[in-house]
Amino acid sequence: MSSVSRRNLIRSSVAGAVGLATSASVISRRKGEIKSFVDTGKADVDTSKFDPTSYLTSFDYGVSSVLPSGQTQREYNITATDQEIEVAPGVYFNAWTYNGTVPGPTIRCTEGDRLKVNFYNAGSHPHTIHFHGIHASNMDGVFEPVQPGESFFYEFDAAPMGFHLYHCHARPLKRHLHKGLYGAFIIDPPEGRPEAKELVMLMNGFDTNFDGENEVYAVNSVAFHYEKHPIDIQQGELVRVYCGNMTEFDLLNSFHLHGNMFKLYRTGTDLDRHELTDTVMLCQGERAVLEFKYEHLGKFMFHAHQSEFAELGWMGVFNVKESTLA
Ligand SMILES: [Cu+2]
Repeated sequence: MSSVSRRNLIRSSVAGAVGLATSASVISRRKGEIKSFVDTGKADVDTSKFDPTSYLTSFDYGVSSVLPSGQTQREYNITATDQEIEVAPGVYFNAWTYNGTVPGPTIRCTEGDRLKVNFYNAGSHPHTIHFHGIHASNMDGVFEPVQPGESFFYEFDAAPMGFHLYHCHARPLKRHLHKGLYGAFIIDPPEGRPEAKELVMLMNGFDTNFDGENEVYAVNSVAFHYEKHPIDIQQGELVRVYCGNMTEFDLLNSFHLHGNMFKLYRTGTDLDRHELTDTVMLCQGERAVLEFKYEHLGKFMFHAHQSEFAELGWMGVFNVKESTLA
Protein backbone atom coordinates (compact mmCIF):
# COMPACT_ATOMS: atom_id res chain seq x y z
CA MET A 1 0.00 0.00 0.00
CA SER A 2 1.39 3.41 -0.88
CA SER A 3 2.03 5.96 1.82
CA VAL A 4 -0.72 8.12 0.33
CA SER A 5 -3.42 5.49 0.57
CA ARG A 6 -2.17 4.44 4.00
CA ARG A 7 -2.38 8.02 5.15
CA ASN A 8 -5.88 8.48 3.83
CA LEU A 9 -6.90 5.20 5.36
CA ILE A 10 -5.66 6.53 8.69
CA ARG A 11 -7.54 9.76 8.19
CA SER A 12 -10.74 8.09 7.14
CA SER A 13 -10.77 5.57 9.97
CA VAL A 14 -13.68 6.93 11.91
CA ALA A 15 -13.77 4.57 14.84
CA GLY A 16 -11.24 2.65 16.88
CA ALA A 17 -8.71 3.69 19.43
CA VAL A 18 -5.84 2.44 17.26
CA GLY A 19 -6.86 4.66 14.36
CA LEU A 20 -7.31 7.70 16.58
CA ALA A 21 -3.98 7.17 18.32
CA THR A 22 -2.21 6.89 14.97
CA SER A 23 -3.85 10.07 13.67
CA ALA A 24 -2.91 11.96 16.82
CA SER A 25 0.72 10.96 16.59
CA VAL A 26 0.92 11.92 12.92
CA ILE A 27 -0.52 15.35 13.69
CA SER A 28 1.62 16.00 16.75
CA ARG A 29 4.80 15.03 14.88
CA ARG A 30 3.84 17.45 12.18
CA LYS A 31 3.01 20.16 14.72
CA GLY A 32 6.58 19.80 15.98
CA GLU A 33 7.71 20.51 12.44
CA ILE A 34 5.59 23.66 12.27
CA LYS A 35 7.37 24.92 15.34
CA SER A 36 10.74 24.19 13.82
CA PHE A 37 9.92 25.97 10.59
CA VAL A 38 8.45 29.00 12.31
CA ASP A 39 11.47 29.27 14.60
CA THR A 40 14.30 29.27 12.07
CA GLY A 41 15.14 32.76 13.36
CA LYS A 42 14.46 34.31 9.97
CA ALA A 43 11.65 36.88 9.93
CA ASP A 44 10.52 36.49 6.35
CA VAL A 45 11.34 34.84 3.06
CA ASP A 46 13.50 36.65 0.52
CA THR A 47 10.77 38.37 -1.48
CA SER A 48 13.28 39.71 -4.01
CA LYS A 49 13.30 36.16 -5.46
CA PHE A 50 9.56 35.48 -5.25
CA ASP A 51 7.01 37.80 -3.71
CA PRO A 52 3.66 36.06 -3.13
CA THR A 53 2.00 39.47 -2.74
CA SER A 54 2.96 40.63 -6.22
CA TYR A 55 2.30 37.18 -7.66
CA LEU A 56 -1.40 37.62 -6.73
CA THR A 57 -1.87 40.32 -9.37
CA SER A 58 0.86 39.49 -11.92
CA PHE A 59 -0.55 38.48 -15.29
CA ASP A 60 1.51 37.50 -18.32
CA TYR A 61 -0.35 38.55 -21.46
CA GLY A 62 2.61 37.57 -23.66
CA VAL A 63 3.82 39.60 -26.61
CA SER A 64 0.71 40.44 -28.57
CA SER A 65 0.22 41.16 -32.25
CA VAL A 66 -2.66 41.06 -34.70
CA LEU A 67 -2.69 38.43 -37.45
CA PRO A 68 -3.86 39.33 -41.00
CA SER A 69 -7.16 37.61 -40.17
CA GLY A 70 -7.68 40.09 -37.32
CA GLN A 71 -7.08 37.42 -34.68
CA THR A 72 -4.94 38.44 -31.69
CA GLN A 73 -1.78 36.41 -31.31
CA ARG A 74 0.07 36.12 -28.00
CA GLU A 75 3.57 34.71 -27.73
CA TYR A 76 5.03 33.43 -24.45
CA ASN A 77 8.48 32.17 -23.50
CA ILE A 78 8.65 29.54 -20.81
CA THR A 79 11.83 27.93 -19.54
CA ALA A 80 11.98 25.03 -17.12
CA THR A 81 14.77 25.26 -14.55
CA ASP A 82 15.94 23.50 -11.41
CA GLN A 83 15.72 26.12 -8.70
CA GLU A 84 15.78 26.30 -4.93
CA ILE A 85 12.75 28.13 -3.50
CA GLU A 86 11.96 29.33 0.03
CA VAL A 87 8.61 27.97 1.26
CA ALA A 88 8.78 29.44 4.79
CA PRO A 89 11.43 31.72 6.33
CA GLY A 90 14.66 29.70 6.24
CA VAL A 91 12.96 26.57 4.83
CA TYR A 92 14.17 25.74 1.31
CA PHE A 93 12.89 23.30 -1.27
CA ASN A 94 14.69 22.09 -4.40
CA ALA A 95 11.99 22.85 -6.94
CA TRP A 96 11.59 22.45 -10.67
CA THR A 97 10.10 25.64 -12.04
CA TYR A 98 8.63 27.40 -15.06
CA ASN A 99 10.51 30.71 -15.42
CA GLY A 100 12.13 30.39 -12.00
CA THR A 101 9.09 30.55 -9.73
CA VAL A 102 6.48 28.25 -8.18
CA PRO A 103 3.80 28.69 -9.36
CA GLY A 104 5.02 29.70 -12.82
CA PRO A 105 3.74 32.89 -14.50
CA THR A 106 -0.04 33.33 -14.78
CA ILE A 107 -0.74 33.05 -18.48
CA ARG A 108 -3.65 35.23 -19.48
CA CYS A 109 -5.45 35.77 -22.76
CA THR A 110 -8.93 36.11 -24.24
CA GLU A 111 -11.00 33.32 -25.71
CA GLY A 112 -10.16 32.94 -29.39
CA ASP A 113 -6.61 34.33 -29.17
CA ARG A 114 -3.88 32.40 -31.00
CA LEU A 115 -1.33 31.29 -28.38
CA LYS A 116 2.27 30.49 -29.22
CA VAL A 117 4.36 29.11 -26.40
CA ASN A 118 8.11 28.64 -26.84
CA PHE A 119 9.15 26.10 -24.26
CA TYR A 120 12.82 25.50 -23.47
CA ASN A 121 13.89 22.85 -20.99
CA ALA A 122 16.93 24.13 -19.06
CA GLY A 123 16.26 21.66 -16.24
CA SER A 124 17.83 18.30 -15.48
CA HIS A 125 14.81 16.09 -16.31
CA PRO A 126 12.45 15.74 -19.28
CA HIS A 127 9.43 18.04 -18.99
CA THR A 128 6.41 19.21 -20.98
CA ILE A 129 3.68 21.83 -20.71
CA HIS A 130 0.19 20.39 -20.65
CA PHE A 131 -2.45 23.11 -20.95
CA HIS A 132 -6.01 22.48 -19.83
CA GLY A 133 -8.60 23.48 -22.40
CA ILE A 134 -9.49 22.54 -25.95
CA HIS A 135 -6.70 21.91 -28.48
CA ALA A 136 -5.18 19.31 -30.83
CA SER A 137 -3.72 16.05 -29.53
CA ASN A 138 -0.16 16.94 -30.57
CA MET A 139 -0.42 20.21 -28.59
CA ASP A 140 -1.49 18.47 -25.40
CA GLY A 141 1.98 18.26 -23.87
CA VAL A 142 1.87 14.61 -22.91
CA PHE A 143 3.34 12.47 -25.71
CA GLU A 144 6.46 14.52 -26.49
CA PRO A 145 8.65 14.79 -23.39
CA VAL A 146 11.11 17.64 -23.98
CA GLN A 147 14.62 16.51 -23.06
CA PRO A 148 17.02 18.77 -21.11
CA GLY A 149 18.53 21.27 -23.53
CA GLU A 150 15.69 20.87 -26.03
CA SER A 151 12.70 23.01 -27.01
CA PHE A 152 9.10 22.54 -28.01
CA PHE A 153 6.67 24.93 -29.61
CA TYR A 154 3.02 24.79 -28.59
CA GLU A 155 0.41 26.57 -30.70
CA PHE A 156 -3.35 26.59 -30.30
CA ASP A 157 -6.37 28.87 -30.04
CA ALA A 158 -7.46 29.69 -26.47
CA ALA A 159 -10.73 27.94 -25.55
CA PRO A 160 -12.95 27.81 -23.65
CA MET A 161 -13.09 30.90 -21.44
CA GLY A 162 -12.55 30.02 -17.79
CA PHE A 163 -9.93 29.45 -15.16
CA HIS A 164 -7.58 26.70 -16.26
CA LEU A 165 -4.15 25.39 -15.39
CA TYR A 166 -0.98 24.36 -17.11
CA HIS A 167 1.49 21.85 -15.74
CA CYS A 168 4.17 19.36 -16.66
CA HIS A 169 2.90 15.95 -17.73
CA ALA A 170 6.17 13.98 -17.70
CA ARG A 171 6.26 10.78 -15.67
CA PRO A 172 6.16 10.16 -12.80
CA LEU A 173 3.47 12.81 -12.82
CA LYS A 174 3.21 13.04 -9.05
CA ARG A 175 6.89 13.98 -8.79
CA HIS A 176 6.87 16.52 -11.63
CA LEU A 177 3.81 18.26 -10.21
CA HIS A 178 4.94 18.24 -6.62
CA LYS A 179 8.32 19.68 -7.63
CA GLY A 180 6.53 22.85 -8.77
CA LEU A 181 5.90 22.68 -12.51
CA TYR A 182 2.46 24.32 -12.70
CA GLY A 183 0.78 27.66 -13.14
CA ALA A 184 -2.53 29.42 -13.66
CA PHE A 185 -4.02 29.82 -17.13
CA ILE A 186 -6.82 32.38 -17.40
CA ILE A 187 -8.90 32.64 -20.56
CA ASP A 188 -11.08 35.73 -20.32
CA PRO A 189 -14.50 35.77 -21.95
CA PRO A 190 -14.55 38.00 -25.08
CA GLU A 191 -16.90 40.42 -23.29
CA GLY A 192 -14.74 40.38 -20.13
CA ARG A 193 -15.89 39.96 -16.53
CA PRO A 194 -17.14 42.85 -14.35
CA GLU A 195 -14.39 45.17 -13.05
CA ALA A 196 -12.85 43.74 -9.86
CA LYS A 197 -9.71 43.39 -7.80
CA GLU A 198 -8.42 40.10 -9.16
CA LEU A 199 -6.19 37.71 -7.25
CA VAL A 200 -4.66 34.38 -8.27
CA MET A 201 -4.35 31.79 -5.53
CA LEU A 202 -2.96 28.35 -6.23
CA MET A 203 -3.13 26.08 -3.21
CA ASN A 204 -0.01 23.94 -2.89
CA GLY A 205 2.13 21.94 -0.50
CA PHE A 206 5.72 20.81 -0.13
CA ASP A 207 7.24 17.56 1.06
CA THR A 208 10.37 18.95 2.68
CA ASN A 209 11.58 15.67 4.23
CA PHE A 210 10.82 13.24 1.36
CA ASP A 211 8.34 11.12 3.30
CA GLY A 212 5.64 11.32 0.63
CA GLU A 213 3.56 13.81 2.62
CA ASN A 214 3.49 17.60 2.70
CA GLU A 215 5.11 19.32 5.67
CA VAL A 216 4.30 22.83 4.45
CA TYR A 217 1.01 24.07 2.96
CA ALA A 218 0.32 27.44 1.38
CA VAL A 219 -1.42 29.41 -1.27
CA ASN A 220 1.24 30.54 -3.74
CA SER A 221 4.02 28.57 -2.05
CA VAL A 222 4.95 30.56 1.07
CA ALA A 223 3.49 29.33 4.36
CA PHE A 224 1.53 31.97 6.32
CA HIS A 225 2.58 34.71 3.86
CA TYR A 226 -0.84 36.37 3.60
CA GLU A 227 -1.31 36.15 7.35
CA LYS A 228 1.97 37.97 7.87
CA HIS A 229 1.19 40.33 4.97
CA PRO A 230 -2.61 40.72 4.88
CA ILE A 231 -4.20 41.52 1.54
CA ASP A 232 -5.79 44.98 1.58
CA ILE A 233 -9.21 45.27 0.02
CA GLN A 234 -11.76 48.04 0.13
CA GLN A 235 -15.20 47.94 1.69
CA GLY A 236 -17.74 47.23 -1.04
CA GLU A 237 -15.08 46.48 -3.65
CA LEU A 238 -15.71 43.46 -5.86
CA VAL A 239 -12.94 40.90 -5.30
CA ARG A 240 -12.42 38.00 -7.68
CA VAL A 241 -10.19 35.12 -6.62
CA TYR A 242 -8.99 32.59 -9.17
CA CYS A 243 -8.51 29.66 -6.82
CA GLY A 244 -6.97 26.38 -7.99
CA ASN A 245 -5.71 23.28 -6.27
CA MET A 246 -2.21 22.11 -7.19
CA THR A 247 -1.58 20.25 -3.93
CA GLU A 248 0.09 16.87 -4.42
CA PHE A 249 -0.26 13.84 -2.10
CA ASP A 250 -3.48 15.10 -0.46
CA LEU A 251 -6.46 14.46 -2.68
CA LEU A 252 -8.46 17.48 -1.53
CA ASN A 253 -7.84 21.03 -0.45
CA SER A 254 -10.28 23.84 0.31
CA PHE A 255 -10.82 27.57 0.55
CA HIS A 256 -12.87 28.99 3.41
CA LEU A 257 -13.74 32.69 3.77
CA HIS A 258 -14.58 34.37 7.10
CA GLY A 259 -17.32 36.92 7.76
CA ASN A 260 -18.71 36.65 4.28
CA MET A 261 -20.07 34.46 1.50
CA PHE A 262 -18.80 34.22 -2.06
CA LYS A 263 -20.29 33.46 -5.43
CA LEU A 264 -18.74 30.22 -6.63
CA TYR A 265 -18.28 29.84 -10.37
CA ARG A 266 -16.84 26.36 -10.91
CA THR A 267 -14.00 26.40 -13.46
CA GLY A 268 -15.14 29.93 -14.33
CA THR A 269 -16.74 28.66 -17.53
CA ASP A 270 -20.18 30.14 -16.93
CA LEU A 271 -20.76 33.82 -16.17
CA ASP A 272 -24.24 33.37 -14.79
CA ARG A 273 -24.71 30.14 -12.91
CA HIS A 274 -23.15 30.15 -9.48
CA GLU A 275 -23.67 29.01 -5.94
CA LEU A 276 -23.45 31.11 -2.77
CA THR A 277 -21.22 29.59 -0.10
CA ASP A 278 -18.28 30.29 2.21
CA THR A 279 -16.31 27.11 1.61
CA VAL A 280 -15.31 25.21 -1.50
CA MET A 281 -13.60 21.84 -1.64
CA LEU A 282 -11.40 21.29 -4.68
CA CYS A 283 -9.79 18.06 -5.87
CA GLN A 284 -6.27 18.04 -7.35
CA GLY A 285 -6.37 20.09 -10.56
CA GLU A 286 -9.81 21.52 -9.87
CA ARG A 287 -10.36 25.27 -9.74
CA ALA A 288 -13.02 27.91 -9.33
CA VAL A 289 -13.64 31.64 -9.62
CA LEU A 290 -14.84 33.20 -6.36
CA GLU A 291 -16.46 36.63 -6.15
CA PHE A 292 -17.31 38.62 -3.04
CA LYS A 293 -17.58 42.09 -1.51
CA TYR A 294 -16.99 42.91 2.15
CA GLU A 295 -19.67 44.80 4.01
CA HIS A 296 -17.72 45.04 7.29
CA LEU A 297 -14.33 46.63 8.00
CA GLY A 298 -11.47 44.82 9.67
CA LYS A 299 -9.45 41.65 9.37
CA PHE A 300 -10.97 38.45 8.04
CA MET A 301 -9.21 35.12 7.72
CA PHE A 302 -9.24 32.87 4.68
CA HIS A 303 -7.74 29.41 4.90
CA ALA A 304 -8.07 25.73 4.20
CA HIS A 305 -10.92 24.25 6.16
CA GLN A 306 -8.73 21.21 6.72
CA SER A 307 -7.42 22.45 10.08
CA GLU A 308 -4.16 20.59 9.68
CA PHE A 309 -3.35 22.39 6.41
CA ALA A 310 -4.25 25.75 7.99
CA GLU A 311 -1.91 25.09 10.90
CA LEU A 312 0.88 24.05 8.55
CA GLY A 313 0.80 27.28 6.57
CA TRP A 314 -2.38 27.57 4.45
CA MET A 315 -3.68 30.63 6.27
CA GLY A 316 -4.21 34.22 5.14
CA VAL A 317 -5.98 37.45 6.08
CA PHE A 318 -7.95 40.04 4.14
CA ASN A 319 -7.77 43.52 5.64
CA VAL A 320 -10.93 45.40 4.70
CA LYS A 321 -10.40 49.17 4.73
CA GLU A 322 -12.69 52.12 4.19
CA SER A 323 -13.33 52.65 0.54
CA THR A 324 -11.48 55.33 -1.38
CA LEU A 325 -13.51 54.46 -4.46
CA ALA A 326 -15.82 57.17 -5.68
CU1 LIG B 1 8.33 17.67 -15.56
